Amino acid sequence: MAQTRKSRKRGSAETRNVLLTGFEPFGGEAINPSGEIARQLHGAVIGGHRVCGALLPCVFGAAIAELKRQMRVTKPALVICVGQAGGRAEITPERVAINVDDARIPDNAGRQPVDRPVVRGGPAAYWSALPIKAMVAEMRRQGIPAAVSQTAGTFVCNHVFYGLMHELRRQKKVRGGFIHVPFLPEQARAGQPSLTLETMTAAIGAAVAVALKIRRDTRSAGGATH
Ligand code: PCA
Repeated sequence: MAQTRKSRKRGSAETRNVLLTGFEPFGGEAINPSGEIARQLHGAVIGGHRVCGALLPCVFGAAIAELKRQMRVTKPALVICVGQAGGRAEITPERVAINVDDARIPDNAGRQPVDRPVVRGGPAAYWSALPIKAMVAEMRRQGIPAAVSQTAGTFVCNHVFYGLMHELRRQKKVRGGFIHVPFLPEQARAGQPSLTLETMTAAIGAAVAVALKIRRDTRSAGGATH
């Protein structure tokens, strides 16, 4: 009896939402695969959790503000942010977020911070809280090209990733991290790698399922070769 009450209470305290964010197009592109993936998976039920897809502006500061707003609204158990990394050939869960904004091009509001901290006085870096090796292994098992990435860059994606992990210090029960995806076929210029939206959506769906199932990452070779 007491047992039942206890487990019911625990059940109600944990939310069953997954927040999945993508970005609006940037850098002169007409489309961003990450935003399309979030749209595709919005409302899907994976591992007993409902996916809440959301779009973030590709703007320093405003992107983290919108992420936090979405977290307040959806109260997720898991947050996975996705962004486009044109030129990459694989789906790449990111290992680490670093405390620097160093933009090669202006963001969508014309801001171009150079060598600025994401959070003044914050730690140099945060590790992803996602089972990145297990996610890569599952994607590869499904025939999807995937590899762990050792850098999320220093543009708005790393900025959001760092902002997310900084926020999760205060929300200990919530796990989260970042995944970069390649161009869509219509974005790729001659010789550039790409994946279809269907493949990328399946990949991120698989990543969500693994993250919900596995709390302690597996130890396996899954890093990128570069
Ligand atoms: N990719 C950029 C920002 C938005 C996006 O989709 C990046 O890698 O920083």
